[in-house]
Amino acid sequence: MAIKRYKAKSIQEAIRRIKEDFGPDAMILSTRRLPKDPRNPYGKDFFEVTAALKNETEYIALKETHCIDESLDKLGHHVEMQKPAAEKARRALLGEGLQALSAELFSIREMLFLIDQTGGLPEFLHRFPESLNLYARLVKSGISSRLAQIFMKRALDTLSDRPAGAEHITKRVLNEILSSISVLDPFSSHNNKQQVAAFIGPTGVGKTTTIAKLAAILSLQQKKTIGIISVDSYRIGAVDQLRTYAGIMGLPCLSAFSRQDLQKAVKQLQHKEIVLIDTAGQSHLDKDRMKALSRLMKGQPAISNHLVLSATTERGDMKEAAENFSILNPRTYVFTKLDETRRRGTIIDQVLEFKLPVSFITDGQRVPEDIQAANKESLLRLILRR
Ligand SMILES: Nc1nc2c(ncn2[C@@H]2O[C@H](COP(=O)(O)OP(=O)(O)OP(=O)(O)O)[C@@H](O)[C@H]2O)c(=O)[nH]1
Ligand SMILES: [Mg+2]
Repeated sequence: MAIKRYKAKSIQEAIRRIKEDFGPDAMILSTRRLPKDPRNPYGKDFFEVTAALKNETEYIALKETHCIDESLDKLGHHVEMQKPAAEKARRALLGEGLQALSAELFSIREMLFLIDQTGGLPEFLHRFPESLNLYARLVKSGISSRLAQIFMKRALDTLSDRPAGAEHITKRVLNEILSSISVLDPFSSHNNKQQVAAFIGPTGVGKTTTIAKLAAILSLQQKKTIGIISVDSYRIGAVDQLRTYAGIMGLPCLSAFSRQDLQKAVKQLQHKEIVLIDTAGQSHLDKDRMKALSRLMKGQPAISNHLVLSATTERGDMKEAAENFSILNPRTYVFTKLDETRRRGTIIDQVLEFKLPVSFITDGQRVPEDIQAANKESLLRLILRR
């Protein structure tokens, strides 16, 4: 096997020797700081760099990636069991996909190699080089590098410095992430209390569509009695959009333009098990409209608010929007449009920001198919799958 370890006073020196031996085809597999000799107090740290020829790297990278995928498979085992045909097709495609996969892994390694050159790799990668692929996968999924490092460090800090193996590390890190997410289905309550849920959030994130999906599933599949209220007086045609959905499902749909209207509408639907309230999309930067919505909804203790956010929103904007909507004390997050981005990990940053549970996720425009009650394992699989 053309894999070699180089010991040198600096990473740069080791890399220079590697290039001399292997030429331009050399690839760095790992770097590690070796502690100085305790018998020599004036000694300096050494670095160990492991390198290989490209085809060897391909083999190892594929093995590690496979290990992450297998751990993800095990996480959502019960979900996979429901889709044997999809699973078979995926495995069949795996053969075809291997080449694309290895090319992608090369780029990840090269990216990390570059970061290493500029002194940017986190310390735990020196101790556990086998965690490099997993760390790259987390960052690539959209989880911020700050948070990815926290998860990795929490999982690795309890390990001794011996090689732990990529599979063991992957399991620990995935468990770390899982324990930081919570989920809650606001409509699963078994008591007879009526549930009144309002969906709030920025413009165009999918509030009305999500309500249509929920109304269909709750009424047609779960046989609950449903009423719908629209308090969207802002956009022309907004009430009609919801009325059309409600009409197709044969559900009552009322509109309300003031606090009194809303109270009256809720009262009118008091015999329904679940009432879904659609609100107008708000730019969180428009403080006046935020205050107006807050005035409309405040003092309605029976209503729980659910903050709808699109997974396509840039992390900083998502955080700012959630901060501004926090005046309405949302009880859960609903994340939409997971089908429109590969960087779905932003969700994890947002979940940890306010420590709110996730109630639903949506991944398409189809009503009612493209919605799922949030489940920790499938959410994580969805985020980390490429
Ligand atoms: N790809 C994708 N599109 C979605 C999803 N959910 C909603 N949409 C689409 O997003 C667009 C806006 O959806 P709406 O439900 O009208 O959004 P809204 O939040 O009610 O918008 P406003 O009331 O104007 O604030 C529509 O074209 C929907 O079909 C989703 O999960 N994935
Ligand atoms: Mg709407």
